[in-house]
Amino acid sequence: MSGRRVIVFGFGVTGRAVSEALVADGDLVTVLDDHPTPEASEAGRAIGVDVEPAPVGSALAERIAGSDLVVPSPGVPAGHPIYDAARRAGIPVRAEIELAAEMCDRTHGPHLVAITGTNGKTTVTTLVTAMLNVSGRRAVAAGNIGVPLIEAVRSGFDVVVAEVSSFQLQMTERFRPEVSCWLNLAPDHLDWHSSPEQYAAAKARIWANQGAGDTAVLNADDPAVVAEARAIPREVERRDFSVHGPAAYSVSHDRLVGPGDMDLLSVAELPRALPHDVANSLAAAAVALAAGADVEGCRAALVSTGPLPHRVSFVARSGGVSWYDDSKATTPASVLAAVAGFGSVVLIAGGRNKGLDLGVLSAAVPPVRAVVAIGEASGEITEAFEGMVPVMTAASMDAAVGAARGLARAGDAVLLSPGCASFDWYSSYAARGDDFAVIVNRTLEQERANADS
Ligand code: UMA
Ligand code: ADP
Repeated sequence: MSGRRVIVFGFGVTGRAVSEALVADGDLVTVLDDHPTPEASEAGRAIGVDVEPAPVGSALAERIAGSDLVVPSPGVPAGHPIYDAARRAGIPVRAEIELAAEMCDRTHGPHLVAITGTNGKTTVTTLVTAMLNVSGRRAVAAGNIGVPLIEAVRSGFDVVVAEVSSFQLQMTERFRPEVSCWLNLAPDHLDWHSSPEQYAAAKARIWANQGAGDTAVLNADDPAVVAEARAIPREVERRDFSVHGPAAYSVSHDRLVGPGDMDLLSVAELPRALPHDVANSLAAAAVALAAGADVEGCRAALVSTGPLPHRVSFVARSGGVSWYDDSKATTPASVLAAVAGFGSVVLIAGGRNKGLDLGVLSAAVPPVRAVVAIGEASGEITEAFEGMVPVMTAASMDAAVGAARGLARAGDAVLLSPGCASFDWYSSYAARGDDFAVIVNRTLEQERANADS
């Protein structure tokens, strides 16, 4: 398949990788972008494509009508006019992950594993990749985690472990991973998807096209995922995991166990064992074993792979108070998962709300016993906790750390677990978490210096 006139829409990480792959295949690629930068144009020239500002109205319709295929970047929302223009002109729209999977089939490329869920995707994708590598399979993590899938499938690995977001899944029609995994479902991205149902339907694309010989791994503790599992085609092998009850992968006598007499390891051997760490470990083992890992490799990877940065990461301890950075918690569900691991918490929460009901955070009391509200959503955070526990509002991260320091007493954990995106104050969740850690360490050092003088 070459010589097609393809419009790649959006020239970020995905658009660049798609353009490169299609040019290499002999397609004629034009890139349109709503906000092209001079650097993007230069990067386009380097790979032989023109990056043009996207036209609007009838001019956009004409451009689309003159093409054979449109490939949107995952961040281009479903309401964008390109979809309507393509539909009216009868031009197919294909998602990058679908093109990648097709390329994989056509070239007898790597085996494809795909992991989705509201929370835990990056953690489980990282664990599965480590389990496969330790087991001697050459595996790479790709997709939403950072390296576009279309780049990874062309890189000569045995297995590509794809973290797939609802944005990426939404436009797929034939995407078929050999092993799929759906970790959990909670409200997210409702500033992007038109409804919670549409968000769930996008995620359900992960197993819609699986068939005989494929495996679907899912969370038996999550009723919403179990309900969606009705759509798994009957020929697919289903592997459930559960922290609380019986399942193919479960916890028995404080040990993680699998089908038959498979004994993985004890909960105590995990580097950290918050309830969601145990769930993620079970999920990862189920996926990796279905993708060709061995039990020994899974065990070794679980023992040696600690929590990723900005996910309930320890920052410092002083005066009996421990400080944690959970900046990656951008949904209320991930905040509730984090606080469940502590006895008494001063919570720093807020940021840019992704269209979610932050009122559900009131369920974090207890263990939350005081709150510092930050960012654009500070009003909603205050409303969620008002009348239950003391709430202070802070207008900067410095002020938030200072306020938390005043509220915390020995035995508390101070947890930055925002439940919101970072983009009101920062360029990324990582920048937010790094800033928090720097300020905490500086504050505690100053305190120690003051105490010594
Ligand atoms: N653009 C438009 N019009 C639009 C939207 C975007 O022209 O309406 C253009 C922008 O001007 C920009 C480009 O498209 O030039 C950006 O494309 P993109 O937003 O799809 O981002 P990429 O750089 O291609 O990165 C994407 C994922 N981004 C999103 O889904 C928003 C990355 O996930 C992913 O790592 C990367 O592909 C490789 O697969 C990021 C993310 O935030 C980390 N994901 C969300 C999340 O995890 O919550 C789903
Ligand atoms: P994702 O890639 O889906 O955003 P991450 O692994 O990056 O997931 O974790 C994001 C946030 O969700 C972190 O705050 C982390 O502590 C929390 N988290 C991780 N796994 C789970 C889970 N299984 N359930 C709930 N929260 C989780």
